[in-house]
Amino acid sequence: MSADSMNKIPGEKLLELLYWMMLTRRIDDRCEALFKQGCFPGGIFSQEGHEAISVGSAILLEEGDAIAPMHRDLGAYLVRGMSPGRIFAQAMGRQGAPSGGRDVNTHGLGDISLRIFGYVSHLPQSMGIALGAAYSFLYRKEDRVALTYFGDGASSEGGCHEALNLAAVLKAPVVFILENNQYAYSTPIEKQCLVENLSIRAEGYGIPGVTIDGTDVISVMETTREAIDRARGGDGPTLIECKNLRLKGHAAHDPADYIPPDLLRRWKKRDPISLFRERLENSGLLDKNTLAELQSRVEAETEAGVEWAEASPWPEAATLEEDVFSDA
Ligand SMILES: Cc1ncc(C[n+]2csc(CCOP(=O)(O)OP(=O)(O)O)c2C)c(N)n1
Ligand SMILES: [Mg+2]
Repeated sequence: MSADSMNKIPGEKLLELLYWMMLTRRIDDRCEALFKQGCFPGGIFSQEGHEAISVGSAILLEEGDAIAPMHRDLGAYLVRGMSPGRIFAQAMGRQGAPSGGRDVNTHGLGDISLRIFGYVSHLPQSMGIALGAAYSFLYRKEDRVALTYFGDGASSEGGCHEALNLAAVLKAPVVFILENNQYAYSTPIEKQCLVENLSIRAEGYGIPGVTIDGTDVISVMETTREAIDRARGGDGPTLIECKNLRLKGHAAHDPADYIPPDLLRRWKKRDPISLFRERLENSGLLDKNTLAELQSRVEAETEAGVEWAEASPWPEAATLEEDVFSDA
């Protein structure tokens, strides 16, 4: 992160970035504890190490823009306005959840009124949905963009390449954010792909591709800003590869003992939240009192969310067949 690029952003905005990242981390930690206490019927995907990517990009969106997130984008959900209570309710399978308790995972965690498309489990398929939204914006001549996120594992699947190619040809206003956390579950990146930077694949589709440090929230923000401007300006999609490491297991059940301890140690030193906090402290933008205020705000909002979700009733059995589709 260059000092220059940070200086261009108002101090208040920088603190807002820190707040969203801290809230994401706190909810993630709380989810892990609740999962281990047996409060979640489903699983829960760790967000640790991804906060700068989801927050630094989604923070730039306007009201009418849309996102198609993946399972490590809790930060983007929060920034887009999904309340912590509804997120906990989703994991608990309660009525107050976006899925009304029909799904206990990040799959289905969407809300069209917030312009968040529920995540498609099959990984890159959310990219096609974002492209569809972006093309509809273009077709209707609306000044709106779509942002979509996918992992290194998803980038090896066919749907990813179809979406990138069609978006390029249509010059659709979509930004593709590749979260290269070096693992697809337990498969390390070198076992699924031989290129150093996955962003070079953009060249094959005739669109810009860039690789950045996914632990640097300012770099994510500034790079995404350029890509969004480009999309709004009618110049089509951009592929942004954000490199990081998933700092915990794939999901809360996974101890991730397949990750070499040395690799983990090195990347833990690049925890996106600690890095940004130190940067703000060194620039005189964050003092002890402000940090303590942020911490207690995050704590209070998280706990209020847990309480709200716990108070939300279970779905009524009589509604079982509502909102589901079958052509049988
Ligand atoms: C087609 C398909 N295969 C396998 C899975 C199971 N699965 C869910 S997430 C995941 C790992 C995906 O890795 P990546 O795209 O790198 O994202 P990450 O979890 O690392 O953020 C796998 C294998 C799935 N959901 N869909
Ligand atoms: Mg991955």
